[in-house]
Amino acid sequence: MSKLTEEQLAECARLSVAAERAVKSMPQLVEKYPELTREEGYVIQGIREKMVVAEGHKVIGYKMGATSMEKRRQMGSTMPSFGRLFEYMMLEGNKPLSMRELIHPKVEPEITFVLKEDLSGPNMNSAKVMHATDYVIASLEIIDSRYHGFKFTGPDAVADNISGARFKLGSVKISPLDLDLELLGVRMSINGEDVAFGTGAAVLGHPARAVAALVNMLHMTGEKLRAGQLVMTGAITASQPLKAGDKVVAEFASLGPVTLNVVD
Ligand code: OOG
Ligand code: MG
Repeated sequence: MSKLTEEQLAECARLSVAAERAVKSMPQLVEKYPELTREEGYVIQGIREKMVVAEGHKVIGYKMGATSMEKRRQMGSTMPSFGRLFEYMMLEGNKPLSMRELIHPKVEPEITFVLKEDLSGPNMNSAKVMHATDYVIASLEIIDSRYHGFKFTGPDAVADNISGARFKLGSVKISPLDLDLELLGVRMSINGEDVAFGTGAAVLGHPARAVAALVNMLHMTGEKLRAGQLVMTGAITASQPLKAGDKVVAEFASLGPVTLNVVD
């Protein structure tokens, strides 16, 4: 049940998009609407999606959030959430990350699934996800909360497309059926210094579960995943802040490295 009016929900969506475009942080929505619910957060995120699509952008998949213990601790969150991936978020080839385009970005390593079949709920499970997946690929997500100080409640984060900003994919594509994703390790370093370690099992016990959870959540609003879409399964480790000049390397077992250069 939404207590905010249509106009108030749309205004929240507009604020988040405007903050992203202006590269300027904003107050949390809960300061104005202390009773804001997670459900309203998703309604705002859906309106936000339509606004971004109206700008000429395209949804190319989804991102899960708070799927690992380290991320839940960092976000103060108790349950997973999802956001949308748009085409402009993808850093292709050697394109560096430009600090000027973002407010206060952080980086985190993730395993990304690319589907070869549509998937719909309500009874999705990881076995079905594995068989419907074309390949998994190493990735780095760059998150950039639009809220002051990267501080938010769950509903705020959901309304703000759970901080989605940029992402970069690796180059090795492997079927999840040919990997032990639970034990697939990752080491992330910044400027040659190791900053985080983890394995796929950090993500809900197995990253395919994050895709299944997404499909079941999407079912509640009549949505589904489509062949060709990407699903980022959520950070395996806590995120790390970035600054100009940084060189990030996430080295994944079997899936190889993803590197990111950060410029002014
Ligand atoms: C929210 C984004 C969460 C993840 O992988 O857990 C997320 C945030 O931490 O600002 O992308
Ligand atoms: Mg993430």
